[in-house]
Amino acid sequence: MQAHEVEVHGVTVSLVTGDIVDQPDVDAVVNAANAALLPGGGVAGAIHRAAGPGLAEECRPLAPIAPGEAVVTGGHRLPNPYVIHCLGPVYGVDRPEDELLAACYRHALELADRHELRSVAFPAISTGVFGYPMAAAAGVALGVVLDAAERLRCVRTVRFVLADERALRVHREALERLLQR
Ligand code: AR6
Repeated sequence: MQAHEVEVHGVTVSLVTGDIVDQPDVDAVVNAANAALLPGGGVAGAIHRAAGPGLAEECRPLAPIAPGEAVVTGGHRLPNPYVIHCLGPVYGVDRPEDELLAACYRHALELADRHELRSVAFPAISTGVFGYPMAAAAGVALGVVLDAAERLRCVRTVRFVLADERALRVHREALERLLQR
């Protein structure tokens, strides 16, 4: 496994390759959800499979959510106490994509902080089935985290869990660009 890490305003931002359902040391994992908050493919499928049917049951009264929104549930059979469900924009459909994607990350971090969580792991929201080009999405996602770091009271670790080496490289390059600003 390769990792990359920076600290900004006391918040450690790390990039790792791995599986979002295998992050036992974080308080919340973020789900790249669908509007109905149902099990689907990709991240949502993996999270619901690992959490068990109780997660979908808890989600039912919270659905539907709109692009850019985030809601929190328990983690059920996941090793994490919480799941934060975000609906990313479908690229080319939900516009403006960058603002909606930024809202996902901002809202997820606000929810985590409000629940006094210390650590959150994100997948690369919208970059799979929803078709958002990864480099652009990585710039938006990491930009929000770097901007929000100063305002976070409780969250001290933000981890991006990326599916493969290519995704890790793209995020590392985006992070380096943002840090050079
Ligand atoms: N761990 C980490 N990253 C993953 C994992 C995993 N287990 N599985 C996939 N990825 P996606 P979206 C990567 O499609 O684009 C679902 O069907 C993947 O390579 O999960 O927001 C929902 O029900 C990609 O880079 O989320 C929605 O309908 C990224 O995670 C829709 O897909 C996001 O891929 C949401 O689409």
